[in-house]
Amino acid sequence: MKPKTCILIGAPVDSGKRRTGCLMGPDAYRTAGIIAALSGLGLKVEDMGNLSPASFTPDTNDGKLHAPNETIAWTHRLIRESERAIGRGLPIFMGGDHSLSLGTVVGVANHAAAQGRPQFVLWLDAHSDFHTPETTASGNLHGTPLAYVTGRSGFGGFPRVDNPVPEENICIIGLRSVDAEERAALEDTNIGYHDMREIDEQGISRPLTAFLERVEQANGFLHVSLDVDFLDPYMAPGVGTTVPGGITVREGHLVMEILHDYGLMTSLDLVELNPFLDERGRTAQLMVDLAASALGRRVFDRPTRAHM
Ligand code: EXY
Ligand code: MN
Ligand code: MN
Ligand code: MN
Repeated sequence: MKPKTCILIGAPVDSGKRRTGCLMGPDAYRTAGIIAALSGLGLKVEDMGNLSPASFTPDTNDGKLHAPNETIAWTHRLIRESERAIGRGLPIFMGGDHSLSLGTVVGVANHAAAQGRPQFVLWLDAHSDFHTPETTASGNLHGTPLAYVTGRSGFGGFPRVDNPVPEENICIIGLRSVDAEERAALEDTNIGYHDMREIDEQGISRPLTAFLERVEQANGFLHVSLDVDFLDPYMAPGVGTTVPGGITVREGHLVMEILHDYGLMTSLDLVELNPFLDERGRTAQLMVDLAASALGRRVFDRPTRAHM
């Protein structure tokens, strides 16, 4: 089913880590022309502007975590907004740091459950973001969303995860910075995780298409969470958690073009862009171009699977 309406939602979340700057992300994407890029593909584009966190009175606060109350407030808001938006079209959450996915993934999973269909998640990231508040050393909650949305314990004070995403419905691609606690936890799950060594040796399309075949078989909803640091820092310097040896521009577009071929993506996060660290907006521009590839931008039109 091809998305007809893209709903742009600015989520200037900057509380998931100490280095600030992601709050400028949504407007950087607008400045990079995301509206024209998507409407130029024949899509109807609605821009909902930038959200603010829900009001929230803290009931628990672990001294170890950085800005938990602001992050919890954002999570409440984004659960609500993503549940609402996905019923109207394809929501694109313009971050903001990766802690915004604490809310967006829970919200779309709630919607999928209400439709009686499974939720799948494709996590494109150098990091597994699989810490809990109990295992993180940094206390930065942008390193925890995948643990939260799969229902792991330790997130006291956060909204209850009513519909945890099943581990086997998650695929992480691009890994090259995984902490020991995350690795131990990941190895004990059914999450599909693919590091850069595997991608170097076997290519990026192999794990991706195997995962998409499963999503298609299951008639699932597919949330794609694209972290700027998935890409190689030379290609995408505008992010605070760069890790050398990342994905090239063409590998990034190949992922997005295959996603469009399958026509299964139902929601998208664009996260961790920090315009203060960017170089003349080229990272923002690359992320906009990748989003356009995921939504059908091609050099030559070719039959896609979704029409097969
Ligand atoms: N694993 C490290 C930590 O938990 O602090 C680094 C996390 C970086 C997370 C970025 C969003 O992908
Ligand atoms: Mn991340
Ligand atoms: Mn990352
Ligand atoms: Mn098909």
